[in-house]
Amino acid sequence: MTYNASDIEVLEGLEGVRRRPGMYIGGTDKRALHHLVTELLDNATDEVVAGHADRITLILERGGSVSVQDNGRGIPVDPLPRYPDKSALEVILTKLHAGGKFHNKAYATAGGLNGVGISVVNALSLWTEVQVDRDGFSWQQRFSRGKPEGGLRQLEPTRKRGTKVTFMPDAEIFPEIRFQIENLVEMCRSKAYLNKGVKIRLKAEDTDVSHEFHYPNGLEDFVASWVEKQEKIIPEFFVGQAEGVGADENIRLEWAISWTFDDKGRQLSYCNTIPTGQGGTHETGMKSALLKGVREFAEARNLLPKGITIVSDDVLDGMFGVLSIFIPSPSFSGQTKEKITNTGIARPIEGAIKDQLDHWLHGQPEQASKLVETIVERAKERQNRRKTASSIKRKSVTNRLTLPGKLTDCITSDPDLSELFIVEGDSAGGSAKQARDRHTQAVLPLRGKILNVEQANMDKFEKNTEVQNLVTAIGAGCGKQFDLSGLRYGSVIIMTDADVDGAHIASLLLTFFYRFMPDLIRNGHLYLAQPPLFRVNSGSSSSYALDEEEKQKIIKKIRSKRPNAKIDISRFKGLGEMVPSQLRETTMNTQTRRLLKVFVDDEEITHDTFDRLMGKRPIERFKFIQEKASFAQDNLDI
Ligand code: 1YM
Repeated sequence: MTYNASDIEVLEGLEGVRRRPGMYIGGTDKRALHHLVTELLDNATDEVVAGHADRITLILERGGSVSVQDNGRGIPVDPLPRYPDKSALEVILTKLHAGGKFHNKAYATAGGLNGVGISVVNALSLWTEVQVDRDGFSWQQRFSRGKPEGGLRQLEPTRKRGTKVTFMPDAEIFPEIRFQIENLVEMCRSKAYLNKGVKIRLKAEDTDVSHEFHYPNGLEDFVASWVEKQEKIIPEFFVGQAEGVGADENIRLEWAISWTFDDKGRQLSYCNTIPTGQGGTHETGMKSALLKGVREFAEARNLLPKGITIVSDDVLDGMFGVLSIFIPSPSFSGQTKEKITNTGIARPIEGAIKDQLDHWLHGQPEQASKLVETIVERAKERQNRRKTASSIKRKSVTNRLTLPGKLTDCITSDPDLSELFIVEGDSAGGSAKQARDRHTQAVLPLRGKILNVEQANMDKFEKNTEVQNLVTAIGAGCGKQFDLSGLRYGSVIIMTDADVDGAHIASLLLTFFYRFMPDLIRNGHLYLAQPPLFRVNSGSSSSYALDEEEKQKIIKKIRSKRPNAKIDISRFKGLGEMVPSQLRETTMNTQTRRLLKVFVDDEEITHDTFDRLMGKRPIERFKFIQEKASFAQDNLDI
């Protein structure tokens, strides 16, 4: 399409963006900060998808700035009739909604920003530099907090084409400016998978990190990388795409699925390349297509024994799949805008996938039978398990006394007021019992290290007493049966020693909660207690320090007031070493303690981290530790 500078539409200044960044990028936290990069990456990706570019380079620069470059047409630089003294580039960078008619984006991206992204990035940056190669020259313009610093400068002649945007986020807006390479890697990787053929390079100047992402087979490559080490039920992937689906919604979709013997599957979905971690109507459509297709095939081939019914979970357990849809006007909802709620799309998506699934299954009946038989097996196992579970439930109703003996419960039964402290060992349990507020704080001591749920099978897991105690005390069930309405404590607090053993126990517990009660985390009920490592005494005053850094700060403060003061430092080896009043004051008392709330920042990265660090493959663990070792130097406690 030829661009016509006179086509620019409604324009608005950027003051509003700086005043209310939340409206445009959903906040000013780490997630929002990374969103700035997404915006530029989206712009560059659009240029690739439109067929004008084939390469994107993202550089995390030494001083903390980020640059994104593509080899597309270059942002237009000629003046606009409506603003004769301004270039199109300046208008695009300094006005909101400068997308206009000529920026013919068929699909709204990034929560509906629709091409205004680049001006939002500019508004929220201390400085931005744009370099465009276009119309035979290099051009450059710099901006400061969204305002031009001088006009567009014409530099040397060039035959190249492309756009490079470099920006430094503004510390007035973002409380913490530190890009995480893992997040950027994940971002680039999924963009490359979702737009097959795109080549994306990522470099971090101050480390040796350098990646090149290029997936000619798109989603299929994505799923293949997950199941590489898994035992697959059949080697074939169910891969497909459909276009122009639906009556009034012009839907395009793509998917790739592989079924494995694993008992945990993994499904991701995207809408207009934005991750939809909370699912929505597009996922509903896909799941229902898979269930119906498998059920019909099982019936047609007589694979279903009497009394057995396949449900969605039987198909989804062990299933690794990605669904990517494109729709013109997505409605993102939910707290984190990760859910799609367009109502008209479930049916057409279901139809498109079901047609191709039927074709795929019947086209290779032997393989398909193998797959469906395994799914039927899962249904059988599940129905058997339910029988056992309901008999246990009946037993416990007659017993009435269902709470674990080790639990020291609190007086109140109001979950909004109550807290459960999970501690390691009976000795710490004893101190915690004495230090607690008996009205609102319950204590559950666990014996030694709990089972690593990443490595244990379901059977071993269900029989483990420590795990059972934990589940019963919390009261909301676990796994697929988890139900937040049963929660007995509004805050579940992991309280372990401030040493390596304590950290190990905490990570085992985190793994457990992440895998079996993720909603406890998502809804903000899980915390880590912060017991101090040191006590610093000087004269009659004593303070506590969480770590070495804090200890040094306290010492410095004392020295600045009294250079010759005698300072006495003691190190706590464990919670059990503290007297109850110390434990109360530093770690348990709601008025004086510090707590860390556990939350999942990026589901994808978290999943991978747990899988690598706690999973069954020692090699992966070793590689992970090697990769991260340089960050850990100061904290090793051997
Ligand atoms: C690193 C970020 O923004 N590249 C980019 C942006 C545009 C174009 C090319 C472009 C689009 C069109 C015509 C068109 C943009 N253009 C506009 C606007 N990389 C990056 N590359 N010519 C060039 O869509 O018709 C906004 S962004 F508004 F001019 F269309």
